[in-house]
Amino acid sequence: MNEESLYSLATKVLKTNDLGHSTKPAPRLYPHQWLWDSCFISIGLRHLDPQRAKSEIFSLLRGQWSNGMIPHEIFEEGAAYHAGSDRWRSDLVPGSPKDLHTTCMTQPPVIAEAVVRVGEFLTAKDRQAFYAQVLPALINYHEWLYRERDPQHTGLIALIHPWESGIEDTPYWSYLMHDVAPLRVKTLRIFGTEAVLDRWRPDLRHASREVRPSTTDFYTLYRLFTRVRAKQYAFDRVMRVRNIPVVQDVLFNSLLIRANHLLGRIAAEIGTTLPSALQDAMRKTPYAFETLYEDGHYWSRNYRTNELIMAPSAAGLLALYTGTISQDRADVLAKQVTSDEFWPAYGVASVPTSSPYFNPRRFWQGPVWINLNWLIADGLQRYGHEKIADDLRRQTLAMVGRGKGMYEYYSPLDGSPAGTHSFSWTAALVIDMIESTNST
Ligand code: 9WN
Repeated sequence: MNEESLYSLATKVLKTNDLGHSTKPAPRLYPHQWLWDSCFISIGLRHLDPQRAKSEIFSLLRGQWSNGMIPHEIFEEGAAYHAGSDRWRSDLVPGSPKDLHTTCMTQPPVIAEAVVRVGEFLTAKDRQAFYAQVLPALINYHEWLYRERDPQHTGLIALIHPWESGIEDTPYWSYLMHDVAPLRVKTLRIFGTEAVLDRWRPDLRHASREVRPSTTDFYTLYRLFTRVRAKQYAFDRVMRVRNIPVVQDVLFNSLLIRANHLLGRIAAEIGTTLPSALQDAMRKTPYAFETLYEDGHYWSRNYRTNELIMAPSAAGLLALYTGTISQDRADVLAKQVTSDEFWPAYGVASVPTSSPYFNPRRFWQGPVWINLNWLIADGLQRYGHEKIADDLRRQTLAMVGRGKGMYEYYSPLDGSPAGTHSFSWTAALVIDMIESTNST
């Protein structure tokens, strides 16, 4: 598929998934609004219609809780989804919005990046007005992250459910999930008969079993969710329950470091400063982040035991995106990006091929994801690895073009598409990558 057709297909997918005020990630499997999806979507939409890109962000802010949390999903009335609003019951939790149903936890903080990227496509006057409108909400969100998720002032944010990481089936989460699986899952696992649970999996109507999360992981995600809900999603109460993993997630904190930096930029452009307590908290994060480094890689940390979870995945490569790690360490990571393990035929594999968890077409366990490629390319470029960044973007576009649809993810071995089709962030970031490769 040539670039022009790819661009117009991507545009069509975004139109099809447009809900008016926001964009759903995919037509059927994901019918609501998701936090980091909408951020990536707005980065694509800015090329088509900057005002619509702005509204994608305003739409996210509708869901903000009075304590500052921006939830990971805002539910659309009546749309069927495997973990819908009736499971969450945000209406029973103090501080949730009155007129909307949302989830009660968050997702990676890409919103400051989205705001800045959309701002680049506005006139100076419009940009400043936009920044002034969204900055208080962004400050509240970052304050909530530090207040609620870093009560010990470690400098790193801890997550209470794999869904908050956005990459829930990545090996370090799967590793922790293994031990806390519900009893019936553990029993079925012993006999190798987990497949009997498949018929209760509504997601399998939209994508095949082989490419979706394993049944074991899936039911553990649900069970963990029930445990967190029983504690009203409150960090201090969750911490009292031993069988809920709590993780200082490397991807989340990488994105936070960059978001903090961009928050400062947004404030400076409109001639204001961030609250000093927030600045103090933010300053610590890049230093604390370095404690995640060992043996040439950045890892997530088990917050309960203080141990690094040394199960490799592309999440550790996101350290490149922070902009705060040293050039030496960035060079080490850039080498890993181009290694056969992370770039066997198509880069970047979400899990290296040498990992026992590697599965080229299974959800977050090996496939190439377009949002991770976008973030990694952005980081590589900041560290002077423009050539690798450019190769990665061009190869990503060629791979998506060959798949003839905007798929959720792709095999790093042969580039074949997997997951659901008409996936919005693939479409949006394809548009952005076409624009950026054409401007270099
Ligand atoms: C749960 C929407 C979301 C993405 C996540 C991805 C997947 C949801 C699910 O889909 O998660 O949040 O139903 O599996 O893991 O990154 O935001 O595209």
